[in-house]
Amino acid sequence: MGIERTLVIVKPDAVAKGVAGKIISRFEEAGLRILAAKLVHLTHEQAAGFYIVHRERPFYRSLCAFMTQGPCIPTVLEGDNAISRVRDLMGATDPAQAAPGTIRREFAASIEANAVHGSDSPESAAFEIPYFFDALEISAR
Ligand code: IDP
Ligand code: MG
Repeated sequence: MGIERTLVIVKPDAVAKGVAGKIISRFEEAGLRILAAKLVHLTHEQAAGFYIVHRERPFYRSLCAFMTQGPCIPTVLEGDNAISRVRDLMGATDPAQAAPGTIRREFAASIEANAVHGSDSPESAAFEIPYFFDALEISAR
């Protein structure tokens, strides 16, 4: 609760489709502030490290391949209750299960190529934000 920071990634499928701006707009329209952003093409090792918590899952290799298929846009967003608000705006992991009006319902193609990542807890955000951004790359606003 209170002001939180969260790591959001516009995933490679959404960047390739040219909907990165629309997705980032959803967060801005919800009042979340962008503190950092960049475009990066992850190596397999970088994707595997980011998703290390999923290493035992059957989809881990495929997920890492997907995340390296083109550039993605990691961002740090800040706002009141940002972690859960971002998760609500994203919708369910599987776009077929995502509520109408959510980002994944509108922009995701599949349970894997699902357009966007958002930290799922304060502990995840504390790992994920510095995975992509040095303290000096994150602006106070
Ligand atoms: P989340 O992104 O909604 O938090 P997680 O369960 O943490 O979902 O899974 C991380 C990512 O792994 C998902 O966003 C999606 O890209 C991929 N993924 C999750 N479940 C599956 C699956 O059953 N098949 C293929 N890819 C999956
Ligand atoms: Mg997750």
